[in-house]
Amino acid sequence: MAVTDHVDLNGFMEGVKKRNPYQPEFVQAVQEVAEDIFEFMQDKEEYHSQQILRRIAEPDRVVSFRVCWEDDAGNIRVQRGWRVQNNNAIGPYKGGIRFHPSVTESVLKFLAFEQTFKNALTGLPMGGGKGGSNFNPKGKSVREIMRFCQSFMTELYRHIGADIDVPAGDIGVGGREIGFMFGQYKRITNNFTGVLTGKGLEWGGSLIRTEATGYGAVYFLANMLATKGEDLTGKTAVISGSGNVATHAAEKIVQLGGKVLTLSDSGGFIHDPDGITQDKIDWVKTHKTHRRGRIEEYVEAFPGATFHAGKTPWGVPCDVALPCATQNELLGEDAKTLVANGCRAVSEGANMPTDLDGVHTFKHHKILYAPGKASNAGGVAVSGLEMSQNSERRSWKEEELQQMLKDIMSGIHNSCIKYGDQGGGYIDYVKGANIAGFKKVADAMLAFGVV
Ligand code: NDP
Ligand code: 2IT
Repeated sequence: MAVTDHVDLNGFMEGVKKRNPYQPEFVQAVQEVAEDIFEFMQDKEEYHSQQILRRIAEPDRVVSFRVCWEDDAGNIRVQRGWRVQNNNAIGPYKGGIRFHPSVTESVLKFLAFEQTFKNALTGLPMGGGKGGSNFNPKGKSVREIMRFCQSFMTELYRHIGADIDVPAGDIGVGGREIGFMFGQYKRITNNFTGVLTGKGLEWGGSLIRTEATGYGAVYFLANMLATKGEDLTGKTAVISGSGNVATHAAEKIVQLGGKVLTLSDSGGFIHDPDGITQDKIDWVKTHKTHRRGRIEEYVEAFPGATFHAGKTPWGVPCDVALPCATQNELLGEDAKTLVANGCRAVSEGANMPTDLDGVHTFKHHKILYAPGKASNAGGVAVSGLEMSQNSERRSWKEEELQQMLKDIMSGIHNSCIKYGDQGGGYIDYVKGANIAGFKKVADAMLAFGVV
């Protein structure tokens, strides 16, 4: 037998833990994938002997750098920036940039690892990467954010390129920040190229990129419900977060006839038993996204609602749930509560929002449960379409893009069924997504030999 630490799942995970001390999020993401891949690899010696999973779980490179900037009071601030280039077997590295004080190397490594499988699932030629900084945009002036973005790009520019690595947005990074970073990239390199996605429509952006992650997560949810002959009409939905993904998921739920009961932020959640209608969603978008307000102020604008400080919304009874804020925001106990209250489907808009206990709980109860790498892939999929439009130097129509997004989400759903159908009407979407994503990347890596 070849020299390998792929002896069994436990041995493999011991190695991952040893090589990545103090990186719990990364270890958690690898564990969730490895649980399924070890079973899949049982009779596939080549994947073992070529150490494919071991290689995917070791980023191609992690670039770490200092980001200095000057605040409005003239103080020099020093932040840390990273770009994790996990795997480019099937295309240029691709994945968002996150600005949040909780960002660490572990968080970005888990995100880049997940992104590798997610991007493979879209069917588009994109590898996996992620970047970011522990910079906290909250309470900063626009000029401070601009100076930070410029300083961040002054280092990042040398590591990226339209055919090398194409960053986009994530938590704390929206259209405004992409604009500041694109402007700096263009200034330094004198090169107008599709090096970032999520760009403004006037300068190379794609229609529906902003909406794509939230809409896609709801399309995936609708696909799952359809396997049971159901749709979203009249269904109650509990959603966490109140940023880009959460507000667009809420919007699509409402469009498809559902009733949204909750939204949240890091301060707590609001519960609106009358339903969060389109005009209320528009209020949240303006209030949270553009003015950087707090979700608790919703109850002043809409007095029928209540605010629950420091709490997550999973105790509110619902038919469907969409965690759309951040990692590990839905724990094992929350999963049990959701199931006990009759929740039938969970579609993750965020990346790894459910901890391993929660994942195991959903699987145990065989509810319709979509992991983020499948259900939130709509955003990066439209980023991939933005790259294609940039290469073609033209813009596609909104209807074309809407249809492509729907088709891509259905395609991912079909891939999950292909590898996750357990018989008896139960589809293990986690397993399906992990195996389908892994197989595509693994087969490309086999073709390249040991590089
Ligand atoms: P935004 O910055 O637009 O919104 C983030 C939301 O999550 C805010 O409501 C924020 O609350 C809340 N949040 C962030 N961190 C925490 C935390 N530690 N605890 C509680 N709440 C928190 O980000 P997005 O909507 O873009 O991203 C949300 C999730 O979706 C992330 O997991 C991201 O990786 C994932 N995702 C995003 C994609 C995209 O296209 N944007 C694509 C695929 C996945 P507060 O305002 O209080 O910070
Ligand atoms: O997690 C994600 O998929 C994103 N933040 C979007 C990445 C992208 O390149 O559009």
